[in-house]
Amino acid sequence: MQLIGMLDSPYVRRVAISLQLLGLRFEHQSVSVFSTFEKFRSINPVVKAPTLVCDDGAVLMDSTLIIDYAEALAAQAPAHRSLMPATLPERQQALRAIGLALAACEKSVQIVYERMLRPAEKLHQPWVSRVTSQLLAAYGELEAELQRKPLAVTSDTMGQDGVTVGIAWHFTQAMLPEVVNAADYPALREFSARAELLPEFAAAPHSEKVYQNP
Ligand SMILES: N[C@@H](CCC(=O)N[C@@H](CS)C(=O)NCC(=O)O)C(=O)O
Repeated sequence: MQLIGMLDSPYVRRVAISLQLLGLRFEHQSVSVFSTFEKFRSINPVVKAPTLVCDDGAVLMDSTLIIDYAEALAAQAPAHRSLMPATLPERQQALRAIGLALAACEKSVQIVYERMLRPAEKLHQPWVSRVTSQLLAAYGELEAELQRKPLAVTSDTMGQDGVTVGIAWHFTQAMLPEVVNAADYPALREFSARAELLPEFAAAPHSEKVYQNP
């Protein structure tokens, strides 16, 4: 299967890391939704990153749905693991962290697009302020969650909550460090520093690089 999209997208990175942790092999095409729009459109007319081209040619999009497919695919192998906990209380906790991290990703991307794509004179400050307050709220809640219960941070134990929190925080810090002051979020900062050292994170760095199967 082929993962399409650039690793400077937190959603593409989320999928690349999840596929590795699930033990699934994939090829990666670093195609941009902006600078190579037409090439992306020839693969997926909707031009959404990440896109997954499955082995039978089916084209999937949206990181959460691609990961859902990947989990089901991995479950077909005799020895497999899931990135989602089985028990209800743990599942609820993981879903809460994932939801907060995805909201942080979405709000970060909205601010980046506002800066990158909208002419400065058309920037609507009340909208940027609203999105910024939502972004800070998401990281405030996540920081409290991590202070209460640290996330697992080894290749064998990391769950989808750890993957999504890791990619979200790293993306925001790479793109908007002056908006989200890392010093105010010590648990997130410490978690991210350790997560980025894992081989699955290091093999899919926030960059224009192409992921190589080890
Ligand atoms: N909810 C989606 C969000 C994906 C998303 O917004 N991707 C961006 C790249 S970071 C994209 O495709 N942007 C181009 C566009 O929306 O036109 C997911 O989880 O995959």
